[in-house]
Amino acid sequence: MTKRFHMSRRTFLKVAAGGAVVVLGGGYLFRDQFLNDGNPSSTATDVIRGQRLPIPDLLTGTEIDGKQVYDLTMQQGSMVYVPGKQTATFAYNGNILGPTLLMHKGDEVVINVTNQLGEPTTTHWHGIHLPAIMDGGPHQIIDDGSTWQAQYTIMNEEATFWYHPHLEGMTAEHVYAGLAGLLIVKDPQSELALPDQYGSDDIPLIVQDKIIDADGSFNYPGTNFGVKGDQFLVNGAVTPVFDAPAQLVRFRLLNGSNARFYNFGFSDDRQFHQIGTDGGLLERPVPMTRLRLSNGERAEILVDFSGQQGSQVRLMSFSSELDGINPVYNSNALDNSTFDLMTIDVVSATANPTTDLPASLATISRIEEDQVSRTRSFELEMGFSGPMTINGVSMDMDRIDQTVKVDDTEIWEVVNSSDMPHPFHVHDIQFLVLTRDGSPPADNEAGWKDTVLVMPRETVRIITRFSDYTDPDHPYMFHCHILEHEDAGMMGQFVVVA
Ligand SMILES: [Cu+2]
Repeated sequence: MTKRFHMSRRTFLKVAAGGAVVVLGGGYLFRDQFLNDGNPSSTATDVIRGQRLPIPDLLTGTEIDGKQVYDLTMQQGSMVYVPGKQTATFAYNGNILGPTLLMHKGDEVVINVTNQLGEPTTTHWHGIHLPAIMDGGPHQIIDDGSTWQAQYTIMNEEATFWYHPHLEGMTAEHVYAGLAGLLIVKDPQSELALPDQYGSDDIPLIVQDKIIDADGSFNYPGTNFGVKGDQFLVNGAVTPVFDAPAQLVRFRLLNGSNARFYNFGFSDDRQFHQIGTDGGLLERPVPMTRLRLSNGERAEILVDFSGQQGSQVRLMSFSSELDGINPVYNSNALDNSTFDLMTIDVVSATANPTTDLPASLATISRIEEDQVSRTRSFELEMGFSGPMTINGVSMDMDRIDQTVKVDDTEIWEVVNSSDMPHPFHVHDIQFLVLTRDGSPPADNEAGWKDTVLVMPRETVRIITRFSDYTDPDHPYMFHCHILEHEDAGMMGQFVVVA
């Protein structure tokens, strides 16, 4: 018998009802349960680690009437993380996460999403430019037992996107239960020589954290400040082992965690190169030894294992080095430490490895500020006992917060008025980061993005153009991608009109 993943909607007030009040210097009120260890620890002591890195199946679609057709089924599954125990999960097509959808720029795609979970949810295509009604946000509910058909043309650049549930108030729990998958867009016109053998030298890495109880279950404590686990899963396996060929390898990193940020690096502090951001390739590879990714962000990196056959290195998170990121609340011991995510054993190279790091990758058409027709401000706020808000209001499904004219270029100024960092995500579009507190972004953030981390008390200005699709009746979302913040109301809606 498989225990079903336990779903219950938790409210901020319910969580906040207990615990003693602690007053900190910032004038904020905190309950002691949120100070150092806002979340419980795993009670399982014998979690199975070190399995081979699972590679999600690649779905290339079936061509029907000139369209690429994909089938996804959201279903209850079962995994084994503790010997002899079944872990109840939610997943697309299998038992954990979902297949990687391979799509090509210019393709017309049809995705049939069937819900067999036993409860309603949605499936959102994170980062994809599409009509609002196909977005899979909170309004495109897929009832249990029904199938929703999403159809759109891939206009995005070559990059790594992802899909996940987006049901109002339930996104965090549904993703935590295992619902998430990658969507890779390739450009058939691209002549770049990058590692592209999926599962061999082109490796998806979906990084998540969970609390795993002794009975094997995923423990979802539901604090609204964000749920952080102490077991680290890559592609659904706890701190797995990957056999890397002794050559240039591309990793497609997704921070698929509900609330934890990662500061990726390797145990030998080796240099690697970031080549892609959320929505496209960078202009040129950016050398680095640390890569910070907040929730929902992706990065493509190249790591050179040439000549290293027989050696071992670990992919880690150097979280303790994240300056100003570790909040005074909802932090736990791991936020201030360094921990392993995956062991890499270097094995023999493949037959025809990619050998050279390209000098240049893409041309990014910068949007000039003199094209801007409007600047909007978004103030992110959260108090201890107050709601999570943007511009003073929490998410309301019946309220349109912003109306944008199609083909307009706009600057969105995101002001974080809280003491916790928030990854700000905008549906439908890709944007460029103009400034962080007045300074230009780091080289590795100077590409197309759909999610940007806004530090406590920081202002980030982004620029974008809203094109192609208008619909006065169906909104897109903008929100914090800490999933518990989103569910607690740090989200708003915009429509694009003619
Ligand atoms: Cu947030």
